Amino acid sequence: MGVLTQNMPHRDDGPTRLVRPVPAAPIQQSSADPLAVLPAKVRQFVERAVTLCQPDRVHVCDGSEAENAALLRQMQAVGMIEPLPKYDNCWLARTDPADVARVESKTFIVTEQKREAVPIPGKGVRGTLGNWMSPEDLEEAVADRFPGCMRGRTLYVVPFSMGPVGSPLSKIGIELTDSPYVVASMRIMTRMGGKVLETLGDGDFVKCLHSVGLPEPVTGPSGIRWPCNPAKTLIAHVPERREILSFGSGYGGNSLLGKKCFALRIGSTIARREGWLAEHMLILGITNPAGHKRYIAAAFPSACGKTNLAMLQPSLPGYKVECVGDDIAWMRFDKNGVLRAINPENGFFGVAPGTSSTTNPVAMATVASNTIFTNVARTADGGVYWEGLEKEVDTSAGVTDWQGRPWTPGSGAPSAHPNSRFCAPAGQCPIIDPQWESAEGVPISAILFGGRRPEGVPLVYEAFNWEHGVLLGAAMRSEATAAAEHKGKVIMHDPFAMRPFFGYNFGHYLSHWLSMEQRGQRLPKIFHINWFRKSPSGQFLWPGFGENVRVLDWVLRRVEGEPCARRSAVGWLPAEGALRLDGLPQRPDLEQLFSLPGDFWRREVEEVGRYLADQVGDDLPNQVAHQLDELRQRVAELE
Ligand code: GTP
Ligand code: SPV
Ligand code: MN
Repeated sequence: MGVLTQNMPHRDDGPTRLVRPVPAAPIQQSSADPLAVLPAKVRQFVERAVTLCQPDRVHVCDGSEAENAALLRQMQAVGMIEPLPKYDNCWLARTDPADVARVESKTFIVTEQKREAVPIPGKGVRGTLGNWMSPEDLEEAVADRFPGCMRGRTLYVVPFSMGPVGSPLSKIGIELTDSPYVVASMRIMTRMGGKVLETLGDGDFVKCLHSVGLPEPVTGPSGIRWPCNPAKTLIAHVPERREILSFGSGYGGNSLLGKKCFALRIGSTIARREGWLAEHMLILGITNPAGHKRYIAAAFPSACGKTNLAMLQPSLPGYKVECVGDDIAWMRFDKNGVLRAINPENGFFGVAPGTSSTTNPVAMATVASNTIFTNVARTADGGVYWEGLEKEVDTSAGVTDWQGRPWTPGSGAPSAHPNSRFCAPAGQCPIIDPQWESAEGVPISAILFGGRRPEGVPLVYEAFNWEHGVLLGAAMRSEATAAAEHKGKVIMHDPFAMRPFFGYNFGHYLSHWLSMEQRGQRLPKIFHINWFRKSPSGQFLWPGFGENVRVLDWVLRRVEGEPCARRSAVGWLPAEGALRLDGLPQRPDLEQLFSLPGDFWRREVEEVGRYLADQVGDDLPNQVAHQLDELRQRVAELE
């Protein structure tokens, strides 16, 4: 029985009458009964949440310009955001320093049986493929947190569509939140309000309940205007009832519930049942100099280059890249066995540091208007600043850091938080693909897996077949980044870039991926890439960014069936001279970029083997174990 779908004990005055129309409400709702516009099932959901959370007001969002402007003004008035007058309709939010990234340790999948949610780890091993909670424990956790949590606040009803409104591949959610920042961000990240309720009718939707976790008038632990409750933060998902309950954090993936919670965790469980894939992948279109266009999807862990690749400015003449999405792909085989992908999102929630006119001019153009920046630094003239903009932003008039303190270059501490982000409408991207809102999705020719691997892993290699490709995804590892609460540059396992986002047992997820081989007529080829290999002196061996088109060029030629590859122990590598290097100012050290050190690879295979045995155990499909055995035999020969 779900927390929000069970019969809540009704109070005497009835749930709707708790919704007092307050004259001072910052946003006026035209109807005396703000819930009158809601379909019956949505209304019931809202009423139960109102009974539980006891907000002072309820506001049903229509997604209009006027509504958004009023929300922004209201947040500005209380000091939650400030305008950035250097740009058009851009805003800066500073969060509580205790609420700056996703909190994986407090993120749970709730199922009757633990094994539905997570594999059973080996004896004495702590499972790291997600956290499970029982329905009973969830009831208790909710009872400990949500009752009365919205007192003094407004509960916003946010109807949203993941995917273009009305597309057969799209899904609808309703997020109830007490954070106006979440509302304004959801308006950018999803198709919000407008026709969503009409399209939903009496259909089913994903129920999302979010609270910053503190009634008014309390501010956050640090006293700034970012209410949150880190000690009680909980992000729970109930796949069976398609419910998400998020408490205590107002930041990113913890609170914009359409993104990781819905589109990946709940999404992956829906996808499994319906026979498709919900993945942490960018989608891009690439046209070669002959005018032939293909689409590629790529999974890299958080803060490892998806946004950058999705907006790549090719350095090779005649190539053109267009962006369909930068974070999430929903993909399914159509009736002809072609894998088709949609981007369920409507905006980019991108990493700010490192973004500049040299690395990603497209992103810089995208965020010049209608963008909410979070935890970046600010220049005296009302512009943004972060690490990576040293060469293009004049800081001489002064910079305020992400915590609102004066900052000077060379002070040691970063001006912007390493996980500071921009939230910008995808439609503003100057290279948005003409097909990005196509109802049937774009056909995917290649899938890339990759990560930050300073050592041992070549720039690019191709899987021998689908099953081997599934091993490449399962064996993904990457240096930890600031996108989550991990510390230091430790190399972590992040299978399919989904470790923080699986909605069900990773072993079953692998079986699901393997089963796709039967659905596809023209299966995409699978590759592994690594832009981050370093020389012994610690320099990146590959220039990256716009030059990554050289790798895509090779990938596309492989897709077309060109024999431009040589067999190696780990997969197909570019044949001698096949990787285009013409026009590069400096010839990269290909020997180091593509070397396969025997000791490294034997250690890698053992490490991956141990990980899969310890973490996935009996749920590991035989085919994956078999692929790993084959790899073990091949790398035994390496010098
Ligand atoms: P999430 O939004 O967290 O899922 O991350 P993402 O995968 O979209 O990450 P993003 O593209 O924002 O990349 C984050 C960091 O990777 C930035 O600091 C970039 O500068 C760096 N980066 C991206 N591409 C390259 C590259 O080709 N080479 C190098 N050296 N760094 C890169
Ligand atoms: C990620 O961490 O992969 C993100 C940012 O894309 S968040 O939405 O916060 O999860
Ligand atoms: Mn992401």
